[in-house]
Order: sequence, then C-alpha cells, then structure tokens
Amino acid sequence: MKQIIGASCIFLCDERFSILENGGLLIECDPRSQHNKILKIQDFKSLTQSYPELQASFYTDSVLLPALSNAHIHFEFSNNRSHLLYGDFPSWLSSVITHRDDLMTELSQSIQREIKLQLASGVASVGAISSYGYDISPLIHSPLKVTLFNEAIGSNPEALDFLYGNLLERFEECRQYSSARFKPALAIHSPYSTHYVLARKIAHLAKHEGVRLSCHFLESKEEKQWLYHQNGWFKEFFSHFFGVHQAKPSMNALEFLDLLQDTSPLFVHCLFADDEILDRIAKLCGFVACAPRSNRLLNGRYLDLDKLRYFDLHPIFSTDGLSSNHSLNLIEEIRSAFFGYASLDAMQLAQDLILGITRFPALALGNPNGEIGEGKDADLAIFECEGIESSRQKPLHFVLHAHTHVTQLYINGQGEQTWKL
Ligand code: MCF
Ligand code: FE
Repeated sequence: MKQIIGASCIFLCDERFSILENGGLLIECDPRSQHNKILKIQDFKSLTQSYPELQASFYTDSVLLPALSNAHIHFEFSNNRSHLLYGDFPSWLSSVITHRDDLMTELSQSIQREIKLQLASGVASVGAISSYGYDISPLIHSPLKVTLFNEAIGSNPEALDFLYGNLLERFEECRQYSSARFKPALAIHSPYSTHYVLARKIAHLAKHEGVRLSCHFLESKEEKQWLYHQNGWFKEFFSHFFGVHQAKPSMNALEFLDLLQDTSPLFVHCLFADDEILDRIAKLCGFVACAPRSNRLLNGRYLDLDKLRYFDLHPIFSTDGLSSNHSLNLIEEIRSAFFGYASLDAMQLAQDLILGITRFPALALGNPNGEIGEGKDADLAIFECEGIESSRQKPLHFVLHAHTHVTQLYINGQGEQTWKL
C-alpha cells in the first residue's frame, strides 16, 4: 500500500537540518510483512498531482519529522514517585538500594502507562535498560521498536558466575523474540558497580553477538573520585551496603574504555568526562547520551555540549526512567533542556535538541529511521505547532510550541489506528 503524507513543514533531520515547507512524502508499507519505506520526498502539491489515485493527508500548522527515539529509558522504575531522594548522587543511589524491591512490585500497569506515553509523545524507538527482565514481555507486545539492553551489574567476585548466568538467561529469552522490531542488546551498568571480569565478559558477548552495548559512565563526581583515586564516598558505600571494607575499584576509567573496543558503545551521562575520556570515546566511535532532567536531579549539572562538539560527538537526549525524572515525555525533556542551557546559542541548541531525539539516537541504536530520506523506514511523527507556518525560527519555535502529544505517529508506515494497544 502506498500513500502520501504532508505537512506545513517537514524537518528532514539530515546533517544540514534541511526544512521542507508544504512538503510531502510518498511512503509504502505492507502491513503483513512490515516491509516499508519512504519512497519520495517532494512538495505535497506536486506529489498529489503525480499520484492522484493515492490516499493523501495534509496536516496544517504542523511539523512532520522522523518519529522520535528515546535511547535511554528504564521502564522498570516506572513506579517511582517519591521513594527516591534527589539533590545529590549518594542520596539517590542509597535510596535506590533501599527501595528497589518495593519499586518492583505491581509494576505492569505502570510499565504499560509509560509505553503508551512514549507512543503518545511521538516516540517510535526506545533503548530500554532492563535491570531485571520485567519489561521484556510488555515491550515485546508493544508497537514500539525496542532495543532491549539487558543489564549486568555486581562487583562481588564470588557472585560473578551467577550474575553472568542470570544475564545470559534474560538475553536468551530476548533472542527468541528477536525481530526488526525487537533487538536484544547488552548493558554494563557502570564501571563502579560492575566487576572488571563481568564487564569483560559482557563486552566480549556484545562483540560476538554483534549487539548494541550501553553503559552509565562518569555520571557523578563520586564515581570520578572512585575510578581515579580509589577513595571518597564509594568506599563507604561498599562498606555500608555490602559489608566490603577496604573496597577497591576493579578497574579505572581508561581500563573500562579499553574493554569496549569494537563495540561502538552508548555512554550515558558522562557529566564528569574530561578531554582525555571524550577523545577516547570519539576514537571508539562511541555515542554519548544525556538525560538533562535526571542530571539536574541527581548531580546538579548539565553535560557540556560545547566540549562534546569539540570532539565531534553529537549529543543524544533521553529521559532516563521515572527513577530520576518526573515525566518521560521526550518533548517536555528537550523543552526543559532548552531553558537549562541558558548560555548556548538558541537556534543552534534548538537544532541540536531535535537531532538529539531523532537522527543521533537512531544511529546509536542502529535503526534505519531518525532521518527523513529515501529508503529510510517510514517512522514518522506529526506534531501540531501553532504559528510554525510563518515562523522564521522553525526549530526554536518547535521546541517551544510543539504539542506534547502527537497528532499522528506512523511506525513502519502504519498509523495509530492499526496498532493493537
Ligand atoms: O540513569 C539513572 C542514574 N544512574 C544509574 N542508574 C539508573 C538510573 N536510573 C535507573 N538506574 C538503575 C540502574 O539501571 O538503577 C540501578 C540500576 O539497575 C542502580 S544501581 C543499584
Ligand atoms: Fe539510566
């Protein structure tokens, strides 16, 4: 089936941030095989003249752009409202250890609610960090395109075989459902919480299986102190919560990066990464994702985007989980970020924010969407945005005025009314 979709304005989300006014897309999709793609990009009028027999929809006062990708989200923490403490990383991490079991009870409704919110807010693709495996089934049965990062965590040398076995079980479960819509992947929680030997096994598995790899990295000043100087708050943390006195990190930051060679990992947060680390990440062909509101709540700072640009790294913006956010709406996330980065050029920042929820997360997740181009998947979002037609600063006005819920979302060329929710 072929159809034409158009809008007052199309953000192609290519490298130059091209914008097509009164643009149209010819898309094709086969609902049975899921085969779909964008065939042609032109102005709406001439497309409808060339194909008068096709169904055509035009959205006025709206922006059509690639469906969004939320590359870092924890669905399993969707029960949190006020259990976890904010303001500094040690308080937050201690509260997670204390409350994580309570947070994992009666989870399914909250996970469903947040899956629906992703779709309603224009997200077609997610990079879901799965700590326990409770999100696997709800995500398999959702219309989302999922990269499911099975997470490994644990620093006790005696528990490593058990932890690796548990990880393999979850990974195997995911592999049975592997499809163009559901991709099993791996996560090393972080170098402070995952033993070197376990991290090495996960990195090896990711390479061997050719799957995406994600890790939280240099999120807090306490992590930096621990990895670089083997002291500070983490020493107390391991003693207090795990009874390990005189604990030592099993690796430093550079040894961790060495493990990840040839995996093009997705590094999440990197708030305390210095030039040496960013240079290494760029050389590893890694990606950097941040979660601005999570970073505000846990660490009181934002990722330095100028520094990232210096190393030719393009920021990815994500929501993290309700463990460190008040809402998982990705449009609201970039709107907050826009006001957080008060000193950056407003137009440049608006473009970076939009590319950071479309083009770059799609590259990091290895999905053929995130850009409107011929041959790309027909994953598209249409947002009403009053005043966009006459705007002379369209990306900026989109960040400010786009409705926080989509008018229509196409996944593999199919609109909302065809999904089974
Ligand atoms: O990204 C945020 C903050 N940094 C680290 N971890 C998490 C975040 N949100 C949820 N988490 C999870 C993580 O995946 O919390 C646990 C892990 O399972 C923390 S370590 C007990
Ligand atoms: Fe996270």
